[in-house]
Amino acid sequence: MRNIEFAVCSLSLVSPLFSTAQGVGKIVEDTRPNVVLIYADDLGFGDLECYGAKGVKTPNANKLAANGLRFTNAHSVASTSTPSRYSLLTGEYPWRKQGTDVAAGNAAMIITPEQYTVADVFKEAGYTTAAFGKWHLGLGAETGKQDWNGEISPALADIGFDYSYIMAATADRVPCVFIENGKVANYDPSAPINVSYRQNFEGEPTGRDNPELLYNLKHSHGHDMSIVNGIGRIGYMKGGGTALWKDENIADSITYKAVDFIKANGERPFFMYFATNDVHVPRFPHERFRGTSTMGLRGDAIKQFDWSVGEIVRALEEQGVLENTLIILTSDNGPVLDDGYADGAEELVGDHSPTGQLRGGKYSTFEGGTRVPFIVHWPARIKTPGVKDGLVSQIDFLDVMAGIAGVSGGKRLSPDGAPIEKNTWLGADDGGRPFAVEMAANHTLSLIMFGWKYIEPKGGPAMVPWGPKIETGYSTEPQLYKMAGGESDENNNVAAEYPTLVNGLKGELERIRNTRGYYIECR
Ligand code: NG6
Ligand code: CA
Repeated sequence: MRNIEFAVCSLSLVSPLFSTAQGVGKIVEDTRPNVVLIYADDLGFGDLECYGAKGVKTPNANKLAANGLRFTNAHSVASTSTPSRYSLLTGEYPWRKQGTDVAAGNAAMIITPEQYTVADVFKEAGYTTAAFGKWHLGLGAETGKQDWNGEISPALADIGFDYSYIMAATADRVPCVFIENGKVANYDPSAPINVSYRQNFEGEPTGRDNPELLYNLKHSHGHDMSIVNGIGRIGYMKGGGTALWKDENIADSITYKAVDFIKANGERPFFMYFATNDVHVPRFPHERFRGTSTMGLRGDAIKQFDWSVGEIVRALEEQGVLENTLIILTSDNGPVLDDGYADGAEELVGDHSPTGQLRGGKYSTFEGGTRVPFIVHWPARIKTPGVKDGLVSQIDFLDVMAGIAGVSGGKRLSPDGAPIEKNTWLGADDGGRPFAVEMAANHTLSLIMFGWKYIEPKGGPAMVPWGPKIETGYSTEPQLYKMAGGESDENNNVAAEYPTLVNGLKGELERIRNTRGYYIECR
């Protein structure tokens, strides 16, 4: 039996300030960097060359890692997109708010205008703010009631973004159009848009009934509703005409919009949320990336992602602002091979390990679900590049950014983030977060603390039940794994050997679950 001292660090419950943050109009130092968050989709811990990827070259990400900090123990808050993104943008754990699970393309906006977001942080600091690419956090006031042919409101301008060019949800969900500042981009008046997640529109083909029309990609599970660009989707839509995206051009569209934004704002401090569609399904990269990996379309999509990274860095360089731009490259959740399309991801993966040998993957409670690449690049500030194994969680993004933008005075501005984690993110402190909580697709929570990982007993199927061949990690029994030094051994459940420790961690998890702003000061 092993005892654990839970009082080694002092508990700090800083009361959150939410939107009452100080700093409007304050004179701020002119050394504040631009901030670019490159947020990949379903990019696994092992999917970049600098994290051990085989079969695909990622020179642009590698270069950021080589000249910055590459973290080996960084975590998204959840193992799926919507809850992860919700937490990253608001600093609130997703289980504190209903309706933060994987959102439909016609979901109402999940973050409400009253909430304080990381975009608000930057606006308050006088930055210009913009979002590009995958959104997946809902739009409009009411689910299913958006006016896709007019103004969608509320939209990103109401939660702090000056400019936005986004996809409402995911590339596999309708509507398959870009939305620019709350209106469908390149709107085609000859083809009014209708969207439903309940029923098809009269006379419209579906993947289920018209498989012969799936000329670009066939589905392997799900994704058999409306057909756009020869690919079946989730949900039904009608219309769109020339505004409909072509999947092979999505990376180009969002990257060039982002590059334009950098060019237009090079002189002013800006915050850019750049959320790629890569490497989410449907994986249908541009022709010029086809065959650039040994892994088929999924590897080629990683290559395309790396190209986007390179274009953004190049634009920053050309504007002469790379030196004082903070770039963070990370992912919303872990990897999946077959996520619903017959794209060869499983068959062609070879000896590449998308999770970098971690157990589980997207959706799961094991490390493969939430341990993600995390690269921090800021030449003006980070003078000693290196690899860091301190514990990092995306829950701290808002507060770390508030510290960097100079609006917080070191106070917590989000419900659950910890401003002190800025030291870890910028490499000044190797210790990392004292704990991290992660949420799986079925809301099982796990707690990483003191070199251990505790997975609460909740039950559920051992494998993701609807298609992806991924272990969920769900169990009716408590699980305890050793995580010392960032190494994880999730094959060896030692819960039975350490009942006291299990109880202690269970209690800690309950306290975190029930206490907003729970943090343990360890420095
Ligand atoms: C699942 C989809 C999957 C993906 C996921 C969300 C099916 C069968 N599967 O429901 O393809 O879209 O949702 O992924 O529909 S996430 O990265 O945006 O969370
Ligand atoms: Ca995702």
